[in-house]
Amino acid sequence: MTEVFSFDDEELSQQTENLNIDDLNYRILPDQEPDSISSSNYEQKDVVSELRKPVPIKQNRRNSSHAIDVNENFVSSINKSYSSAGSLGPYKPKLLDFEPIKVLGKGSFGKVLLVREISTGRLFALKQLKKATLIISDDEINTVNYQRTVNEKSILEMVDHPNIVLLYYAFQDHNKLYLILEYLDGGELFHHLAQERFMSEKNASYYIAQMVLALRYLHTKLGVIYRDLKPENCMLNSLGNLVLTDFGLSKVSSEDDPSHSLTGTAQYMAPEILKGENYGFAVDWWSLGCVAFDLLTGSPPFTGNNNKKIMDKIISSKKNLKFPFYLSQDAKDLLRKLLQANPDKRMDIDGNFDMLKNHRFFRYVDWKQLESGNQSDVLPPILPVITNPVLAENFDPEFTDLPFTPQKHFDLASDILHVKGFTFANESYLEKYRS
Ligand code: ISQ
Repeated sequence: MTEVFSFDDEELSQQTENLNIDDLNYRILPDQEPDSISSSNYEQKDVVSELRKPVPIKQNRRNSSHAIDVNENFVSSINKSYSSAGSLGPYKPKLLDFEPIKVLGKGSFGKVLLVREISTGRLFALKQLKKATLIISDDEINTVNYQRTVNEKSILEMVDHPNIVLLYYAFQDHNKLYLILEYLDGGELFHHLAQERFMSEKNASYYIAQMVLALRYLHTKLGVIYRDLKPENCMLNSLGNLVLTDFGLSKVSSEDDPSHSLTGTAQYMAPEILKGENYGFAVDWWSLGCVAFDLLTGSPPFTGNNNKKIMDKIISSKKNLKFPFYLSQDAKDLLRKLLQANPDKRMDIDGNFDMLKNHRFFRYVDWKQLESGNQSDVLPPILPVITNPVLAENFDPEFTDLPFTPQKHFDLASDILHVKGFTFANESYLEKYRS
């Protein structure tokens, strides 16, 4: 059986080594403190609006660190970046504050799990990144991955936009970095296309408009180039609104650093990146063109059976851009303007937003409504089916069916945690105990 459950023995024993009984006393039986939000919220109806609110800081929690010091330069710099009292507030959770529920996905840099904050019952996505993948040797840091990781945290900390994933907490232990993110229970946007293959132009314009808002916010408010717009990073919240995730490749634009190297999916990348030229915000408008093409036709504009072929097609895109017969003139016009190889000639959505908003392709989009930030009043084209958020029904069973191996210390079946001879219960157990 594959072992995917990440709270492995080694990790737990390392954590429990450093556990302070005071950190856990709100869970001790029978003298526990009633939490304002009980575990019954776990079967909540209102998880979305709850998730959009900032997590209340728990005054009764000690703010002690559980980080294990490792004398390596890179770890100490990560430690600084992942320290407790950042802009996310003084409350510093740790791994044991979260109960894992399901695996939502796996990437080259680690796993994303659905977890439940034990004290409040709230659901989050836990993205974990192995520090080991950041090390090449003792004193050499894998700078690409390191940059990715630190970028992701520092950029997400600055973000406050309805179409960009919220970061609640960031913390670490001796071998992993953890990001506690908003749980987007609608799953990937493209997951909902599986049967139809592609989307009507009217429906697609809704999601493309939300991508535009998120990208413009990053460009104009934060000076960040997203660089990684691709289908996997376009997720839906439970209301069906689009939310961008994954900031591993994003970059704060800088005049001083015009040369860039990065890894990513070539299919959605602008020719200037692939050619190793200087680039700017316009790369995101190219990627938007690729994702829009994919939504409208079922595949990206430049395909091939290996990366070299794809890259060659992108670089000579002028002769390779072909549209299927069923696309409207409006859609083709917009795509041509976005998939313009010369970034100076590409549609400048940052500089001339009105030109995009007034494009006929977006004639059904209520921009005012979307820009108002109150997207809960709009009825999106797809309403994700969510019978219970813990079931993660909109995620690939390839991941969600992965079995959890019961752990020695953390017995999910009994909801009891054994640490150094003491017994602690999680909230669902306490509920049973109380009644
Ligand atoms: C939020 N919810 C579900 C899955 C996710 C994957 C990556 C980042 C955030 C997520």
